[in-house]
Amino acid sequence: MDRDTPAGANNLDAYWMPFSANQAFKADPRFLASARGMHYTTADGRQVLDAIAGLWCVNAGHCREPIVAAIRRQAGELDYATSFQVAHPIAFEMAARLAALAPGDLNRVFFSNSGSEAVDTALKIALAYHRLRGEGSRTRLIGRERGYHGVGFGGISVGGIVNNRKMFGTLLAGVDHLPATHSLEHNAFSRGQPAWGAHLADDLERIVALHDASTIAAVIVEPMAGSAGVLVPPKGYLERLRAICDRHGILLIFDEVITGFGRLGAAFAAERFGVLPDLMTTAKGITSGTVPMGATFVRQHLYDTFMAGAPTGGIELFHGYTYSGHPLACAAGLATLDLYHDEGLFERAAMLEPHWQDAVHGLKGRPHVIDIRNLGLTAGIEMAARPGAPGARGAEVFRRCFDGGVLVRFTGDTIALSPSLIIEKPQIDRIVEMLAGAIQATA
Ligand code: PXG
Repeated sequence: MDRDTPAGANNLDAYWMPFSANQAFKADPRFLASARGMHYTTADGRQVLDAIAGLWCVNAGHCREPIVAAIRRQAGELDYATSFQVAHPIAFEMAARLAALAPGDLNRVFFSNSGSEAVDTALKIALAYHRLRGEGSRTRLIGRERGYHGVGFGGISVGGIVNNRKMFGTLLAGVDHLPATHSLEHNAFSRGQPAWGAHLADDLERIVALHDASTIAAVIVEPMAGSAGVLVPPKGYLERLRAICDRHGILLIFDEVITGFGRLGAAFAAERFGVLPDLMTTAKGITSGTVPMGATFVRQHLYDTFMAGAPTGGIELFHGYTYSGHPLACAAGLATLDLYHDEGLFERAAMLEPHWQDAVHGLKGRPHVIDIRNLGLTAGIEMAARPGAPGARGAEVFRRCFDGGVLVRFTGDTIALSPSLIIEKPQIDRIVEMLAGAIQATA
């Protein structure tokens, strides 16, 4: 047994780890044992600065006392109750709080347990909405290349990450993809939103011309693509998508699983960009990562259409999860929203953005760095692939940083950063210093 292996993990065989190189991990495991604030403690007692907020989710920082207390309290009071035909008050409280936080009239909220489920929920609502309005021919869904919408069949169908799709057959029928917005040629080293690329939204007109608007239900995009390596929308791009959707009666879905809850210095990306989608999917930061929860926000007229469309006394939407609106998730969510508000964390992210931007762009000129992108408290640092070994540089930089005490994320040869919104400036500087050294040392 490895000297770092903690009690309880002396047999690594049974656990099939998600999105991981299982064999490599099990040959050389890395264990995180506890966490507080901006740091993890490893099983062998080392402090690791968390530069990715868990996995883009622990926006309020780790093990925050008010959230921990709320979960404890709720677990002792009402552990579980179904939300099918009965209900518990805290789910209504959580939904009302979310509705008040959301932009425009995105004021109806459907709960699930993850981003993947929030996405499936949104796609299903979009399809059913058109059908209820007598436009049942609108069945086509439009995603985007390099988009990530979780791992359900709906999400991988509209998603555009090849490795997440190619093993799993034909997926949903009737899906088209817009082109990705990232361009090294035009936009490398842009600070914030790049200037070039709004016209890429016009590809939606091509798809409409090909299939006719009467066959298209919805377009789903991440306002800022996270998983693919922080791909920031070009100036004017989202506005143009919105206009084209309006012109053709197509619903626009923003997948805000990463961008929601302060990541971009506003409650939601929709607010930051001033573009209102028809549906919005969220998860992750909704409970600061503490208890699984997803939420799909819909504009009121969509909800009203469902209410008007059902027979009196009948179920309006045949969809839901055993754990929709789980009491523990709602308790965690309410405490999280309080913390975001009381500590002004969304404003804090906005306030830190200039320092963050300057710091990460300081990596320009390091060996193999071919692009640096940033928005809010996110950054993508892209390195050229090593010839014949794509992803190797990313993996090596990740490993060097981890061994040096900083947890980053890599996707291919891009390093992604997304720290908790409580981060301090010296911690930002430490992350960048660690990366500089790791990139320098990785030939
Ligand atoms: N939509 C978006 C935009 C996401 O980023 C999901 C949906 C799915 O959420 P769940 O809760 O089902 O995982 C996500 C998830 C990464 C990484 O390394 C990102 C995610 C998940 C795993 C890894 O960037 N985002």
